[in-house]
Amino acid sequence: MPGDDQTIDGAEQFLGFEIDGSGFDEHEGQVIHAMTHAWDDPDRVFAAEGVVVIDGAFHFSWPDAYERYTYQPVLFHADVDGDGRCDPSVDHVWGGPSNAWNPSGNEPHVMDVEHGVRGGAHQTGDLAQEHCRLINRCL
Ligand SMILES: [Ca+2]
Repeated sequence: MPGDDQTIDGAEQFLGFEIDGSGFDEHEGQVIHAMTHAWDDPDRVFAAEGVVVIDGAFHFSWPDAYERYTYQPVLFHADVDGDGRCDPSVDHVWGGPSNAWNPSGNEPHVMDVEHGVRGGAHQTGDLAQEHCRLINRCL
């Protein structure tokens, strides 16, 4: 589990993870589910949550959910049909690795996601199926 593991210089291994979504007007009022897991192990889930899109935006704020200096996967699911499950045939699925963040202090990693562009492009096919499988474990 994420925690407060520390190196000898006081730099924490796990940092806060802040995700800001914008431009999601076509998903207004829908629930966006997001989950993030260890870069090398999808079974080590650090955070999973659902929030409602308001004014085309959403925000996740997760303490101790980003492992320092890793390209940590973040998977998203817009629950278009509102059934509480991820199904790529009707819902929108996207995601990918974060940037690697290694601050000199312990500042949180801030990730911006814009609908349809960098970090927000829809996925299809086998990749979307796999993302939904991973997300549905957390719903
Ligand atoms: Ca659904």
